[in-house]
Amino acid sequence: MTPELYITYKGILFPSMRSTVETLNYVENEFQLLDEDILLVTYPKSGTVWMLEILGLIQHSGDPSWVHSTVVWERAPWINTNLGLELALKYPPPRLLTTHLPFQISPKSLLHSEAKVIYTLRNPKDVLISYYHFAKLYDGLKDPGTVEEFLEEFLSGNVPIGSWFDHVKGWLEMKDRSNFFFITYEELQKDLRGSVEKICHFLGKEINRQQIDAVVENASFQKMKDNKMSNFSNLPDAHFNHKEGKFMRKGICEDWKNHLTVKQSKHFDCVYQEKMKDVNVAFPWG
Ligand code: PPS
Repeated sequence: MTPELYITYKGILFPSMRSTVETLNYVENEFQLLDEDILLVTYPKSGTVWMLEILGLIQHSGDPSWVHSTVVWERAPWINTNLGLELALKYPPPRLLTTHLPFQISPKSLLHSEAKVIYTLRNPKDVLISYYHFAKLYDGLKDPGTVEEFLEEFLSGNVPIGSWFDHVKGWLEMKDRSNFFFITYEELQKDLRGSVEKICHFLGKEINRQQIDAVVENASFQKMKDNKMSNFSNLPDAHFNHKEGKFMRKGICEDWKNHLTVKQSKHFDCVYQEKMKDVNVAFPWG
């Protein structure tokens, strides 16, 4: 019998190859975020690895040695995975940590900690398309079927990490806290330098102009595509089908226009408007 590809924790799906219920329960209830930690939170395919490259470069004042020598999942453990939790528990503070966890099952210790939280979000139509392509290549995810089929699963939240809408609404509840900062993938695309400056300000990190230049240069799509420590080419073929595609796929905004029909896009808009009607935040995708 083939093992189930997903487990469910409090109603949310997770790839069973990477996470167990015990890990998720520990992370929610026992894991201690420390005041010095930086926690990057994202819904999958929203610019996680891009932001981690930016943060790693900022921490090292633009020097790319660390991001070029240490693989991204060791630089910033994904605490919702078994391996990530193990690493996070070993690392001394200040730690750079990552999670895709929805707010309601994120570490309870967050509420009493000064850890700095950076939430990065992206146009959900682009998330959908990026997720769709990734699911075709990554062994932890179910074959997504057609775009039409995956669209329905995505809109109903029947995908690992659950509903994009709930994720965004949940995390944005933190938006008025001084240790919470959010930024969009689209803003990074439009003004990477200005975004880096804002992130430095939030982190209280002072770096000079040349160092900011180095962060911007080394966090470009092309540089990251060539960085074996960030482009996932280190993942064994058994886990990622490198022959069929790349993790660093296109790295653009509005690729959804090349994949969704007018009808699918309108359907998406209807669901979006209904689910997001109470959210008073202006997003670049309108
Ligand atoms: S994951 O698997 O959830 O961690 O994926 P995540 O890192 O969140 O998202 C992957 C998408 O981010 C794009 N990406 C970038 N875009 C622009 N510039 C840079 N530097 C960059 N780095 C990563 C990556 O290409 C994926 O998007 P798509 O649309 O699939 O290309």
